[in-house]
Amino acid sequence: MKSIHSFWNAVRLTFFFSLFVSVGLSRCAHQEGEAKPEHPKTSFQTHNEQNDMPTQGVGTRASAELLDAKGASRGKVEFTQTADGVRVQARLSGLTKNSVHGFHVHEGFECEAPSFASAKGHFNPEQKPHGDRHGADRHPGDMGNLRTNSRGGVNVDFVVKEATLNQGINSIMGRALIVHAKADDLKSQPSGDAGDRLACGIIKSDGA
Ligand SMILES: [Cu+2]
Ligand SMILES: [Zn+2]
Repeated sequence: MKSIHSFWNAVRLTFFFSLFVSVGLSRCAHQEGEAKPEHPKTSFQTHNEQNDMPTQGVGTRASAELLDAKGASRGKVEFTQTADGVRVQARLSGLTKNSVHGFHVHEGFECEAPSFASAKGHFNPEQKPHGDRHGADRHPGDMGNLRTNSRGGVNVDFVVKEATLNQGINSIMGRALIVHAKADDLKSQPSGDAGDRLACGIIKSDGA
């Protein structure tokens, strides 16, 4: 009887030992499995870099260099996404002294000199009438007029609502920015009767 008893004890021991080992092994396997999810994250970031996507959200930046019909630079306009809209900082030079020029984002993605007709009409994603920068009914890229100083320069800083540098129907990213030869009367349709297109620049992302 004693030997049979110890036999079954040995069987029990072997059973529990193998159970212990297999649990231990599966734990190791599980820990290896937990380390793996880093892979998809890494490849996702790489994917974003390859697509050259700008960082979305507040703080996103873009800029446009305005070139005239002869290809000469008339200055630079910087755009920064804020919680209230897009901050626009325009520093231009070489314009007529004490003059007024319509200033808009157009819907096209190209600036082909000398006419800049490739910039197409005003950016108007919601089929609204043309208007003032402060008006209720307006295009997201209606920025009113730029007024030059006694040296023919412009240095302004304002926020334009509705426009965005982020994705969405009101995104101005990649579109053509136009300075006109004449003043925008802020009411004529469809574009304020601002005359010829003096200079054009594509709004390009400065994001990493
Ligand atoms: Cu325009
Ligand atoms: Zn307009």
